[in-house]
Amino acid sequence: MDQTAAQRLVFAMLDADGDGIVSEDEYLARARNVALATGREEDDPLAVTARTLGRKAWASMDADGDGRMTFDEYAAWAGAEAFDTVCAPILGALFDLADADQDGTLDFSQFTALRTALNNPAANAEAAFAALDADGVGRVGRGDYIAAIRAHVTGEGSPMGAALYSRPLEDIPA
Ligand SMILES: [Ca+2]
Ligand SMILES: [Ca+2]
Ligand SMILES: [Ca+2]
Repeated sequence: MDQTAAQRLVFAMLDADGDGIVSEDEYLARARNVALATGREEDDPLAVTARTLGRKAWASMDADGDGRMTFDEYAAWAGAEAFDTVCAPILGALFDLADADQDGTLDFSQFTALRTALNNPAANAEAAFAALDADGVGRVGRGDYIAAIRAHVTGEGSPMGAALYSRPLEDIPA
């Protein structure tokens, strides 16, 4: 999968209502949805961290500041540097919300709760877990998880990313 195709799949996930634009509300709902799905209170410090990082990310992605992120804005922004400075901390903060015992790993149900709260179909989340948990211990690590998504969005290819973001081709706007 080339980088643009990979980015389109990520953008489609971010665009929860499928109107071709990611609104600020849509983007900020992600941290809220994960907090809800993982039973966190609004003032939980981990939830506050995820929201704060989400707001900063939004400000950097919506380059013209009109409150709407287009695919072109997203594609111009996305890349290794944006991933490392903006996406990785957010992915880590959202992972931490789901990591009830804070040991840096998620089990199958925690992982699928996290990813379905982030708008991935349950079957994709389950396949992504299997791809990450290659040795079958029943847990995925925070660092492995972030590295797999990085490989996907930078076009290096990632079995986990392909599983997580796959959707029928006819659903993807050209
Ligand atoms: Ca939208
Ligand atoms: Ca914009
Ligand atoms: Ca854990």
